[in-house]
Amino acid sequence: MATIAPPARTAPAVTWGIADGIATVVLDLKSQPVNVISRAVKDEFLACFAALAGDPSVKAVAFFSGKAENFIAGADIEEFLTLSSAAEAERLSADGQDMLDRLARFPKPIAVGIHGACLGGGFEFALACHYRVATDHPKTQIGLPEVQLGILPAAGGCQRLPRLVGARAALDMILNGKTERAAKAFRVGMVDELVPPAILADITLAAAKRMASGWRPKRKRPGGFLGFLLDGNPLGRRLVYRSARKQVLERTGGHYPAPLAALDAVEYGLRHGIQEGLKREAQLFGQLAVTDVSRKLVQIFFATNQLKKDPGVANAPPPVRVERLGIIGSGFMGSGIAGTAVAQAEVDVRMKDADLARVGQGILAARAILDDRLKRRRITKFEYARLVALLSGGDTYAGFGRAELTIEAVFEELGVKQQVLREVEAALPSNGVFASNTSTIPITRIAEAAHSPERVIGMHFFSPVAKMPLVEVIPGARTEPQTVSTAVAFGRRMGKTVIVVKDSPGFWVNRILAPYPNEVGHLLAEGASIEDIDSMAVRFGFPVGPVTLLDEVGLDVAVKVAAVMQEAYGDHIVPAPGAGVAALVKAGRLGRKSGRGFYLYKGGKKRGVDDSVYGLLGVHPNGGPRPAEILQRLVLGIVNEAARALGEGVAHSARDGDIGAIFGFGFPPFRGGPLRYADDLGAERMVSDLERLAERHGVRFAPSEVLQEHARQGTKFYG
Ligand code: 3H9
Repeated sequence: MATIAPPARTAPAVTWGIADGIATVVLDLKSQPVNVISRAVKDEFLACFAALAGDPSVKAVAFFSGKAENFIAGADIEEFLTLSSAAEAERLSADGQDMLDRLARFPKPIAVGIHGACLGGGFEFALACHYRVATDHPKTQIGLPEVQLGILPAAGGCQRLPRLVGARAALDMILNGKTERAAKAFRVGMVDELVPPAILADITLAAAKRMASGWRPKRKRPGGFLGFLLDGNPLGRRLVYRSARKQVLERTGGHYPAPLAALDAVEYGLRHGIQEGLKREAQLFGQLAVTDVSRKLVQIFFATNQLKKDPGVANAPPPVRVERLGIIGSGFMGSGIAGTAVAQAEVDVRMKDADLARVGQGILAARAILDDRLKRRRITKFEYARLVALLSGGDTYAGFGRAELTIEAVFEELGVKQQVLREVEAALPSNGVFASNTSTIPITRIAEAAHSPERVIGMHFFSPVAKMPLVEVIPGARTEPQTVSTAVAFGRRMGKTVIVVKDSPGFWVNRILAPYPNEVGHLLAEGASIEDIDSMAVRFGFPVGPVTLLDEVGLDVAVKVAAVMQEAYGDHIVPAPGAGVAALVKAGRLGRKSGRGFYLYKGGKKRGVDDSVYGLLGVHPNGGPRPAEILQRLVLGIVNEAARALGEGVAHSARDGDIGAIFGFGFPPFRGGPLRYADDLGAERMVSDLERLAERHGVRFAPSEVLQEHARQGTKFYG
């Protein structure tokens, strides 16, 4: 492996050295865990490249990151927080574009060696260089995630990527904020060469040398014949834009302006040329960066990062490193946890169920998660084979003696969970942690059956486990801190955002969500239609309305959860009069899983409302409350309960509470979570709206003490 020449001149982050006519430039922000491009880094780059341009001994440049596992994570997102006007944001983008434009026009060719995350402005940097080599390591992720922050790639990404890979592939990346593994990036043409990490420096330097002697890469027209038909001419491109716009609107419901702005920037640039496109890109960035939507998405980014470091408990000893995981119960949740644990944390998983047939089914279901990753080429065949071999199971607790963590996902009943705990505890190692995946049962009650309640905890996963990003960790009354830190650390290794919440009925997520489906019965009884209820919620930005949610959860499960919540929080989760959802369960309607609930389902697809449901419930749709009132009742119920639960310490902070609501049940991210939403509208207005609703509809809308206090003091959840 060629050695990178030692730096001859140094600057704080950008250093370079020259050997054999090749300047090797390295970016390493020593004080930060990842490389980002800030204003200061930009200045250093400009100085570096000015020096190299004027140095006749330099014939070409090879660029690398000095970080072991990260290339460049993009523009410095912290700088966005300081932007106070669209004009200032536009200037930030124009400056970035200017720097990369100089790179693209640099009189000497630049090859770039990519290892680790190469995202946003980092990938735009690489795009401006003349040759890209990437490692085939899983850590090498390449993409333009900007729309996830409510902005668009604004350092030339909307111009250079479509010119490199074609409009279709570029729009797919940009509008979805996608990040790809290097192998896919190579297939699409985003990088020129794919190499093992050990030879990245050699190959990049060799490419720089070849370019120094006049060689230039020949790139094929992207996308083959179809690419020519669709990307290669204005008519085809018009079709591509139209279908992209339609898809964006379907996905975002029009709530997120960034993907449409990015589409505009790509389209404008391809029509009017790169310089005009860059101007448009900068203008649109200026507008987007100061929108409320972008501010909210950036806040979520930082909140999620803070949570990655939060041990969830004060003064906790370091977590026990989990190498073997026991799973009891091989049903939908158990197999989901098993498959995700293998895929993400690469631990040995031992599953246990009552008989071998069920265990076999569970292992197959867990494997399906790996099959999916293989199909999407997220893992190689070799990795797949290695991961599949980590899954095993049986109808006894054999193998659980070496499991540092065991998670039960058996039937949601206290007695059954306690029985399982009693059985397995004898088999567990002395430091083994037992976690219950329960959504409603108090952990302290489950732990009453344990010899070592200090090692019993709750880990509430959401369904489907492989996709849902949240885990609630619930210490019981006697759980010791190391048990908490072990569960938190393992949840994170599974790729989840973890919040630690108080052991109380429904914990955080189901508690604050409870008023949402509960209000359905009241609204239907007042004559609202199922379609109106769901469509108002979706219009607000929820992924699904509360009626669809009931069908998805399963009506039998919903009835059980509702009973727990109504018993615990009688005056604010008040059941509607009449037969209620139980009548539908009695009629054999269990929701999507049985093909019939409020809606009908065929071949896994929702086919519309089944009108006979109204008869079973004894209600008649006749217009019902105004749409605005439907929405207000659905949303304020959640906000009020979130405020109340936060006051009781169920979530540690407003940050945790909002992240729980967004990642747990899809509270619209662009609204920042229920507590930020309350702050935005103001506690005083919340309280007066709730008081009005309480007068008309009863005590369940009585404003919580916490909201009233904020209204009296003029304070907010976020200081
Ligand atoms: C952009 O590029 C716009 C341009 O098109 C145009 C501009 C004009 N900025 O996540 P981690 C911090 S927009 C500032 O725990 P990991 C992070 O907050 C950008 N800070 O590590 C954390 O700080 P702290 C598009 C950043 O290994 C620390 O680094 N790029 C940035 O789990 C460690 O982060 C993105 O959206 C940043 N860009 O994951 C990528 N990135 O230690 C955002 C990270 O103080 N970043 N930090 O809490 C990521 O996705 C992940 O951080 C990454 C590493 C995958 C890179």
